[in-house]
Amino acid sequence: MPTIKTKAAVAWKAGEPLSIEELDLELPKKGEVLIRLVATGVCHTDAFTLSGEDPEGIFPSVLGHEGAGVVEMVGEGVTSVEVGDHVIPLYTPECGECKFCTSGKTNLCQAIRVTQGKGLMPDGTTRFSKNGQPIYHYMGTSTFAEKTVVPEIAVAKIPKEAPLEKVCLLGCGVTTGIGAVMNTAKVQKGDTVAVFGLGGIGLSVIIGARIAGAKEIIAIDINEDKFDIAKKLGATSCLNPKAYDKTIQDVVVEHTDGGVDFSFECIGNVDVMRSALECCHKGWGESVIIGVAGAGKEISTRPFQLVTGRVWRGSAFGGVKGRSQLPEYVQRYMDGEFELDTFITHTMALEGINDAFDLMYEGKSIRSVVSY
Ligand code: NAD
Ligand code: AHE
Ligand code: ZN
Ligand code: ZN
Repeated sequence: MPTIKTKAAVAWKAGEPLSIEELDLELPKKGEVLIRLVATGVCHTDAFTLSGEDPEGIFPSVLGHEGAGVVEMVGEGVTSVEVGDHVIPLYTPECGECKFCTSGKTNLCQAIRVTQGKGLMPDGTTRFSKNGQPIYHYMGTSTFAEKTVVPEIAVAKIPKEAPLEKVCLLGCGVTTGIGAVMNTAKVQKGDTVAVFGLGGIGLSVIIGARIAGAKEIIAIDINEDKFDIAKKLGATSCLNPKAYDKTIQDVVVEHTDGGVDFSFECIGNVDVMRSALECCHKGWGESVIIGVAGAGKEISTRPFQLVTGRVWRGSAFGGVKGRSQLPEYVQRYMDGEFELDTFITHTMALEGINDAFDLMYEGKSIRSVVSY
């Protein structure tokens, strides 16, 4: 099979820095697309998998799932995109035919979920290798590489006018946050909202809540450096749980005359997930889990919390169907409905990608964007 070379950041082992390597990349097979990436964001989920906490973490692999680029070659039978198209790779594909896609109830297409979770292309092999050793894919996207191969059903075609070095953030973080508000919670004008965790996801929830017309948006984080940007994006108040001698759910319940209509957990901390549920209003409050928690972690609360009308939900990629709905998000960005510049606190070349992880761990970045 013909191969090309690509530079990539390889995760050889859990907990180790990424290593910049020249890899062999097999050209796209039937139903596959070769993408030249222009930019990729670094999401906390990349750090989660690199940490070794992800039950589906596979090494060695090329991480990255928040990218944007240009189609460079298509495999046999590919009809929906062509060379030169601008695209965002999708970790939640959309085949349009599986039980999930046709249910009208979820964005979680399962057509290739099994192989994707094993770091493989749908035919059960990898396209990346180094000296004959297979290097695994990640979330079906592997955007920490100059070039990647993805299934056709995992590609969203977007307008050529969209700046790829910014709309890459719509490949995960910003779409996830806005979508969780619009599609999962369905926040309405006048609702009250609490957002736990003010990274790329939580700040995007704030944008979504503002667009939805929420009357109160309470932003919560233990890092007060995040408060200025949260307010700029629409938070009406900011709380640091460490500043109180009672639980944060008690603080929010008192502050909102009984609790919020909707809360969002954007951290991946199961204790905070409990707080987020319990700060919801009795009778109707709904809490949406977005954060991803490590192997073995479980959520708990008194069942009475649910008996008395609170609802616990979850949201993946904001409930957005990538191929049919992501282009609308790109268009809404281009129409000025929300901005992305505030999110991009740092930019770097692929060689600097380990700095992006350090900045995240230190709480200094919202999003680092790698440009190729
Ligand atoms: P991030 O690291 O940029 O932000 C996390 C924020 O949480 C930080 O501001 C941090 O200070 C804050 N925080 C940490 N512990 C806290 C605590 N105990 N109380 C209050 N605040 C606390 O992360 P991100 O990229 O915004 O991702 C957030 C989470 O969402 C991660 O778990 C990520 O894996 C997950 N995620 C899920 C989806 C999905 O589709 N469900 C998509 C993207 C990301
Ligand atoms: N592999 C993990 C779960 C990771 C997870 O929940 N991923 C989210 C997207 S996070 C993007 O930053 C997701 O879409 N999940 C749905 C899916 O099918 O993976 C584990 O716990 O095994
Ligand atoms: Zn992500
Ligand atoms: Zn499907």
